[in-house]
Amino acid sequence: MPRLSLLATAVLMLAGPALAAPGDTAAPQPAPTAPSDRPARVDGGVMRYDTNKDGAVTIEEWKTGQQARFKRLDANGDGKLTKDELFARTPAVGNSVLPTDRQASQQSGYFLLLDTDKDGVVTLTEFMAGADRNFTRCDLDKNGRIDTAECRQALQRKPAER
Ligand SMILES: [Ca+2]
Ligand SMILES: [Ca+2]
Ligand SMILES: [Ca+2]
Repeated sequence: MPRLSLLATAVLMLAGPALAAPGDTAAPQPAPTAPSDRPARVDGGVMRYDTNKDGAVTIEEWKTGQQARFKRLDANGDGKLTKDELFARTPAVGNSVLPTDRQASQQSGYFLLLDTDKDGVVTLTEFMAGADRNFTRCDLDKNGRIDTAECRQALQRKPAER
């Protein structure tokens, strides 16, 4: 089994460059103005939404960031996210790891959570509602600001496990 998937990976690696569509070379990469003094490892990446770098992410910063994220994820720009779009990783050639069953079911669960009207796509409204819920969940002290520590603490409490 492992040998087979290794082989498949090798084939993918070989096929990768040839599969790249012409005109695909200059994929627009909206490079966020990343200051270099940012800590390299931030759990959960919450702080990347702290655009004014005051050490906390406000709901406005969060929403702006999530909207930008939606646009990035919406690969075909139709204003809706399919499951594929939501979970698409940058197709790193030869490094594309298929999600495990567990990951896949987590992803499905997450998608269903966002797709509140169950029409199989996540609209910006649905996405932002989900983002709102996430912010609220993180904002333990309800001051409209979240940071890494607060989020980490919030995530440790699993509301479902009771
Ligand atoms: Ca801030
Ligand atoms: Ca889409
Ligand atoms: Ca929907």
